[in-house]
Amino acid sequence: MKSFSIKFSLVFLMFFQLGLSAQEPNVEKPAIIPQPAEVEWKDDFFTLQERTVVCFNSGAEASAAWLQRLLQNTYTQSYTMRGENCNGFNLNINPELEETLGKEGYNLDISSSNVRLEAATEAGLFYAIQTLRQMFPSGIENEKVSEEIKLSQVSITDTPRFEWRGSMLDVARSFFGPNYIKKHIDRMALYKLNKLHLHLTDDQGWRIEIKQKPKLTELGSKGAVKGGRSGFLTQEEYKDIQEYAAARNIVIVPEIDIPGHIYAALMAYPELNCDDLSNIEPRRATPPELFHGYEVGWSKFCLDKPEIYDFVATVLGEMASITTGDYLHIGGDEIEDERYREFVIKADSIVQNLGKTTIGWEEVTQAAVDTTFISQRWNGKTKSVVKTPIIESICSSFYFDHANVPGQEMTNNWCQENGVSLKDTYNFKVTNPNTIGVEAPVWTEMVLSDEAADDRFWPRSIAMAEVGWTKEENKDYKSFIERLGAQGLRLDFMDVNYFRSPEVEWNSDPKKGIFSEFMPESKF
Ligand code: TNX
Repeated sequence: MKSFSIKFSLVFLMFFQLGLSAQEPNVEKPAIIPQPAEVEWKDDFFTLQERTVVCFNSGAEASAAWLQRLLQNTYTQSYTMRGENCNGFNLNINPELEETLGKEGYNLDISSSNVRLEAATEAGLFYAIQTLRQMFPSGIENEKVSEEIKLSQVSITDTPRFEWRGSMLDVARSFFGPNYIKKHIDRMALYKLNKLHLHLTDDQGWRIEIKQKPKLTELGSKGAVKGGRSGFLTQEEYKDIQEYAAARNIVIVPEIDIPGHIYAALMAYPELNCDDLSNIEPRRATPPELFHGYEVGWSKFCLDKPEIYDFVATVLGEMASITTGDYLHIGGDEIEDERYREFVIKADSIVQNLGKTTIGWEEVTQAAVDTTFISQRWNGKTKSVVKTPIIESICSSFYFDHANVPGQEMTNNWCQENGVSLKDTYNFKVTNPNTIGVEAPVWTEMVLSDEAADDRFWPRSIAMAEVGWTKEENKDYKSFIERLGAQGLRLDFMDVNYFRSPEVEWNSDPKKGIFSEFMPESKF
């Protein structure tokens, strides 16, 4: 009996090893980011055939189109058809799964002959496809892959930890137009980020068309920080970006920063100032001059004038009418005024009457705002008088205008002298039970080109994506760094000018990207 079992296990072992050595060189276990909730790898593979069927059930049409797009960059010819179970790719929406998978979760099962993706919603299927995408060779990101594709068999069940996984781009200090914003949306989608906050207005520039207040863009959009770009989004462009984002499960969150950070509006509509200009203190600029500096906290509406509320209602009204998402962000940062609290309460009620949820920087919680108000925490210093839902953007982990490594040129360091490292971002621990998620801003006083913006966002936004998606017990910095390194080539193919964090062993070849030359950064 004993010798039988030894022989048996020897034969089994040989067989097993043969199997492995025949397959191993082809495929490594894919590096998925963010780390899914449950993953069970199997030893065998699914081989992509020259012809493939993608079948989908009712409601999964858009997902089928996404999957087909992914397969287009392989050698396979794929056909989509309605159906539940075909050999090949199956996309299934099943609303009953919402109970276990929520709105954004999914199951992904790969067997020898089938790749099954299921979710309660299109958002969940979209994320199943993003996970699958990371299992394909990086080349599919911008070229046709002709070598045989084998996917590891696996069973994944995945749900996000937080509903809010955001990225913020300041288009006010230095303008970034539709092309860059859409590129950013594409990259966010790959890492399952779902909110894009656009900081649309500030002292240096007003970046969104408001039809009833045309001078905001005729005059107010002309400025920028020294060396930065000016410009604005028309409402058509804004809506187009919003639709592009929605197709990728991303909600645009527009911010109109009031009652401070408002000089661009004050120069366009001088009647929003006090008659003696006491609301501009110190006087960094005087209407009709533009402001090109970096200082903050010196401009505000004349809060004694009732007319400013007509202005606020008009602007927020138009923003609400072109915004499909649930949120309007009213800023509210870095200003002191006796009437600040009164202003915040009034602005909140204007937003609520427009049917939207109000968001503001943490200072707003000095006022007794409604408990539906969402507070965005950035320095943690505010003495709040209310408990509200919180978005965590604490600067020591999430301010990506800060240096990637100590001393990096053209970066801030006021929050943390050494900047914000990949590890600072990754190791952020959510402790407040009111937290609905995380968001990382890139302020652009010193970010003057697309390449520089890429360098600040990436790869730290990938670390933040894992903080937002992956449950604490499944997070591991060492594993993250390894998986991140393995994604270098994919980022190259996607033309991301990411910062090559020295702690990561990058599998990288910048020549794979479309622009292989790095633009030198301009200095101010
Ligand atoms: C603080 S944090 C700001 C921005 C600046 C940024 C620069 C916050 C709500 N406001 O106005 O651009 O610091 O790091």
